[in-house]
Amino acid sequence: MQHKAENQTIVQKKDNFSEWYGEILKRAEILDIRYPVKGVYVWYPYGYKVRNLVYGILRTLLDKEHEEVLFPLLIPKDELMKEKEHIKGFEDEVFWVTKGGSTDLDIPLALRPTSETAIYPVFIVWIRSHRDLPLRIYQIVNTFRYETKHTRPLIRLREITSFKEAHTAHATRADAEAQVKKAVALYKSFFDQLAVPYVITRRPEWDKFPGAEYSIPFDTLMPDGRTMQIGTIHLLGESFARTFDIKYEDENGSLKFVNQTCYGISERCVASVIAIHGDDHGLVLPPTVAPIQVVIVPIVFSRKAGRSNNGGEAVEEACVKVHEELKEAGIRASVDNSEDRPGAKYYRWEMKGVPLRIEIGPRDLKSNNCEFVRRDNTKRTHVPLSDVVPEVKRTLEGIQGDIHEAAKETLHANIYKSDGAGNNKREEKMEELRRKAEHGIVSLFLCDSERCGQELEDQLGVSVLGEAVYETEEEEKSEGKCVICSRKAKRVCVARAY
Ligand code: 5CA
Ligand code: ZN
Repeated sequence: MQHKAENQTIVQKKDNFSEWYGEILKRAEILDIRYPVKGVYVWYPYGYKVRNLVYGILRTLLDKEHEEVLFPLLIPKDELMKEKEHIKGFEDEVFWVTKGGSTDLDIPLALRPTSETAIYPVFIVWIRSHRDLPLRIYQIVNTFRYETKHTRPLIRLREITSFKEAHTAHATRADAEAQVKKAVALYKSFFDQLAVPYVITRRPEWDKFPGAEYSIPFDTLMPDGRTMQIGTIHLLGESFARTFDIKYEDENGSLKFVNQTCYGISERCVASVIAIHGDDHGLVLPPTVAPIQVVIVPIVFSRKAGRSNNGGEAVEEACVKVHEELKEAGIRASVDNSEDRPGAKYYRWEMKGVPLRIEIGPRDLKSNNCEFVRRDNTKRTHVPLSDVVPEVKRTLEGIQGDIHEAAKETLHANIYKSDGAGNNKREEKMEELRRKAEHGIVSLFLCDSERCGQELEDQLGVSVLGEAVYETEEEEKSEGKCVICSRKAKRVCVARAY
C-alpha cells in the first residue's frame, strides 16, 4: 500500500518521456539540475557511481591498445584556428577566456570543445619515426560547447563532464582505416555491455565532423521515437597532419604525413542506459553498471513497534551471511537494515534500479529459503539459502541478457524500411514517411546531394543519420531511386534526432 502511495506521482514513461526522464534523474539521484549555469549540471554520488562503472568498462576496452593521457583544458586561439574546416564547424560553439584578472590576454584561450588542436601540436614532437607509430592515446575530460539548441541533462550539455576522446596516428591510410574498424568493434562491445542497442551509419559528406574524411556515428533510439547519437568515429586522413605538419620518417628515411583517426563518447552513454531500460518505477540498471547489484531486505517486524524478537535476530544473521557470501563472490551487494517498512525499501531500491532484491523473512528461514525478486520483470522465485551465490550469478546474467534482447527488439520493431518503388503519388509517399518517422527510424533511398538531403530533412522534420553500414552490410547493398530527385540512390536511415 505504502509502496503504491509513494509511487503515484511518477509520470508514465510512454506518455511523457521528457518529464519522466527529468523525474528519474532527480528521484534516483543521478544528476542535480539546480546548478545556476545553463547546460551545466552536478553528479550526485549515486549517479557518479553509475558513471564510473560505465566508464570503467570503456577504460578496460581502451587500455588494451591505447594509453591514457591528460592534455590541458585551454587552447590558444592561433592553434584552434589553424584547421579551417574544423574551426568553421566549431567557431559558434567555443567558450573563450579573454582576461587574466582585469588584464586582457595577448592570445585569447579557448575552453576545448574537443582536443584535436590541443593534442596535435604535441604529436609533432612525439612522432619522429615510423617506430613511434601507431600512436594511440585517449583521455576522459570535460569539454565545453556553447550549444544553442535546447540543453538537456546528460544529453546536450555546455560542459560535457565525461568526454572520452581517443586520438590515433598511423603510417598509412590503410592502417588508419583498420583502426576505424577496430574502434567500431570497441564501441560495439562497449554498448553491448550496457545492453544498449544501436544502428551504425556513415554520415553523408555534407554532415561529417569538421575536418574529417568520413564519420561513423552510433545512434540509439530513445523511448519517444527520436534517435540520439551516442558515439562517433572519424577518419581524419591527412587533413590535420597537413595543417599541423605532423610527419614521420619512414624506413627509407623519407618524411611522410601521418594518417589519423579520432573517436569520442560522452555521458550520453549514461543517458541511453537510463532512458532505454528505465520504467515507471524508476531506473532499471544492467547488472554490469549497477552500483548495487543485489539488495538484501530483511522481512522483520519494525523494531519501533517493539516486536524485534519475533524471529528478527535469526533473519538478520541470515542476511549478514548471504551478504558476506555475495561479497566474497565479487558481487556488489548491500543489506538494507534501515528502520523503514519493507514497502518503503522496495520503492527506494526499485527507483535506484537495483537488478535483484533478496527478501529473507522468518517463514523463509524455516524452510531454509529466501525469495528473489527481479527488478526488470518483478518475477519472484524461492531459492535455497545454500544456492544463493550461483543463483544470483545466473539471475544477474539472465537480467542482463533479457533487458538487452528487449531493447534490441524495440529498436528493430521501430525501424521502418520503405521500399524503393515510387508507385504512390509523391505527396502520399512523403506523408507516409513523415508518419513513420514519428515513431522511429526510417530507411529510404536518398542520393548523395546536400540539396536532396536538406530538402528531405525539411519536409519530414528529420535528420539524415546516414548510410547503413557494418550491421547490415549484406542486405543493405541494394540501390534505388532518390525519394526527392529520383536519381540513383543508396539506402540511408533518417529519424527525428536529439
Ligand atoms: N573529436 C571528435 C571525436 S573525439 C568529436 O568531438 N566528435 S563528436 O563531436 O561527434 O562528439 C563525440 C560524441 O560526443 C558525439 O557522438 C555525442 O554522442 C557526444 N556529444 C557531442 N556534443 C555533445 C553535447 N553538447 N553534450 C553531450 N554529448 C555530446
Ligand atoms: Zn536526390
